[in-house]
Amino acid sequence: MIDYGVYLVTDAPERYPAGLLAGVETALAGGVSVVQYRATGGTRREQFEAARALHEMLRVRGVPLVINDAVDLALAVNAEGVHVGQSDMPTDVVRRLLGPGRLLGLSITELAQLQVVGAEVDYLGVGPVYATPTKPDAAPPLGLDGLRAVKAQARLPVVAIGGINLANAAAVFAAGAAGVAVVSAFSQAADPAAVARALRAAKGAAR
Ligand code: TZP
Ligand code: MG
Repeated sequence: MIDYGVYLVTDAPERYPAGLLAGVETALAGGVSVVQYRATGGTRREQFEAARALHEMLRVRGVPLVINDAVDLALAVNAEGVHVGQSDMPTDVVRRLLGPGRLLGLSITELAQLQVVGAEVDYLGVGPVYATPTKPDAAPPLGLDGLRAVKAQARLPVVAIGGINLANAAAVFAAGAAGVAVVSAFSQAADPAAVARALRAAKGAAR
């Protein structure tokens, strides 16, 4: 069973005061349970090197690495999974490329998209729940009501994303999320380990 509880999505490397690897490492100490490498810039070689370094760091800790969008990169670094959105390759094609053993996540930005989720998908990334500057092209926010509506009909674990921080995580878990996916609340944190611990506590309190 995968623990989706505290799902760290990487920000641009320059957004981490001590660098991406060090920032993620500190967060891991507080109890991050999944890491997604989401590259928004850099060369393919830089992305490969970053993903490989992340995977080495995570493997010894038993934390799965999921790669955003890029199936080839996931295979190249032997990552545990891939996460795709509605504008990426169809999930049945991704699954065929990926093989049976790895995690496959799919972004859901509105309720209607639930109707066509294939059996090859392992979990749903649902959002944005709240407005966020981190993804300028994100769909309109679902709000907690939208998240609850998706959760009510979803047959897969729901990982909520978008504008989630220490102030609202408890409400997101209370709405039924199995996990919270967080970018800037980690990258901009003075103490990423404390953020991870607090998110973990918020999940515990909602059960
Ligand atoms: N997908 C929907 S919102 C988002 C992504 C990748 C960004 C979330 O970033 P933040 O900083 O946690 O709001
Ligand atoms: Mg995508």
